[in-house]
Amino acid sequence: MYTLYFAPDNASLVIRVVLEELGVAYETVPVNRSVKEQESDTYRKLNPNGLIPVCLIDDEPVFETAAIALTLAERHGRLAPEAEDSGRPQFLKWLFFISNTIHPDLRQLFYPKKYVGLDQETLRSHAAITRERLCRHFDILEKLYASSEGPYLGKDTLSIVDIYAALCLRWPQLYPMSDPGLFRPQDYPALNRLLMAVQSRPAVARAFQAEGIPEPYLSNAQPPDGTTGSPV
Ligand SMILES: N[C@@H](CCC(=O)N[C@@H](CS)C(=O)NCC(=O)O)C(=O)O
Repeated sequence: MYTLYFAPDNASLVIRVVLEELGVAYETVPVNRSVKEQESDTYRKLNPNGLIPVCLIDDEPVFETAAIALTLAERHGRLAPEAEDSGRPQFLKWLFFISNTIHPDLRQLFYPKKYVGLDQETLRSHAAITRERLCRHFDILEKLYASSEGPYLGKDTLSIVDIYAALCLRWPQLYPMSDPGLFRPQDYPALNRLLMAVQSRPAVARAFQAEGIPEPYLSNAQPPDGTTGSPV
């Protein structure tokens, strides 16, 4: 049994999409970010980092988006090439790149004060450097997906890399809400092809609808409607 601790449009959405794609039963527990519930003692017992998501997998609280997604994919034998598959090294390389480079840099964009404090001048230069670095990551992903024959990294076969990448390309269209979107899908043809393919999947639609996010989910990202909680 799986229990996903989530907040709408947070990294937990990656896991919700994975669960929907796998077609497995799961429960959800909302984490109320408006009162910083993720920092509570109770939540930190699940994830000492105080970050969303956590997924209970047979009662074990698993955190880190990539770790949860990979565990689920492997348990159900889908959304990841098997260990001996020739595509496995490529899959792992890009999964780790998203998890330990792109996603942390998105956090720098969304939560700068956590990293550099409150000084306005420092925040301005940090934002400029972070945005430039993220654009380099987008270019790398664009080249990667342009080299694939299909919309996905594995051509016509969806994997957790595609799901995680697609969400990491959704959030910088919208957040931080005070700034113009950093990622514009129309500037990246291969990534736009990925986003169109992912958002057209019924399982993906179910996951986004459950979090009150209107269409188009990825190619022209819209914020959640606010009825199910707070965004990033
Ligand atoms: N490395 C973590 C990052 C997760 C993360 O950044 N979660 C955000 C929501 S999208 C969060 O919990 N933010 C609250 C905070 O930073 O206090 C993972 O992959 O799970």
